[in-house]
Amino acid sequence: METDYFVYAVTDRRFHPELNLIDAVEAALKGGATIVQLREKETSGKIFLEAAIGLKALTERYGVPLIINDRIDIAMLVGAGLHIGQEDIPLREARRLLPTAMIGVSVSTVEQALIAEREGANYLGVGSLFLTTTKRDATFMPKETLEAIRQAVQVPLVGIGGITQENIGELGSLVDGYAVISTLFAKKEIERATQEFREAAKQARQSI
Ligand code: TZP
Ligand code: MG
Repeated sequence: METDYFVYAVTDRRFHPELNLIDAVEAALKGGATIVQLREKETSGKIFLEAAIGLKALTERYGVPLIINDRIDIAMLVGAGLHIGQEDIPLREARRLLPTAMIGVSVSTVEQALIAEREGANYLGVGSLFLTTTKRDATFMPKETLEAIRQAVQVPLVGIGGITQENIGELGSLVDGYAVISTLFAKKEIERATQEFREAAKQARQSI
């Protein structure tokens, strides 16, 4: 079945200290998230794995794919997909260990996009498309680069970085999915925030 990257929810527990991760993600799923990425930058392997096991069971109940950021060992242990950046384990090696899993790769140039496509990435992460404070070292991707990548590859593109219901319309048909952290998880009512974002994404598509 074709993967639906439309509302790509990326986790960040820092935004909801009073709510546990599973409940936060379940709220996003109820609101209509179509894919979930577990992104843990500050936790130990043990806690990362526990979270991955919990989210795998949850996302399966909702029939939504789970992607693990950075950690191929954890993706393998729970039977999830993997998202890697240019500094992580290379796609070619990741593919040897995960021959059939979904693997996404962050790219910032046309050349990186062409290589990732050739080596069998299922989707490419592109960004940061707007200003974001969620990832401190995020580099901005100019619209011209996004357009050039769109022209160069056929593989689905998932935009990330500062995407909100206010600016999503600016992306037109340049991406196939919208990866968001704070637009969902920094909100008090995550379920409602996800519904609203999904609605804005739909409208953005219809007005192309
Ligand atoms: N990669 C590029 S920007 C970013 C990541 C993980 C952070 C996106 O977070 P937000 O809150 O949706 O801007
Ligand atoms: Mg990474």
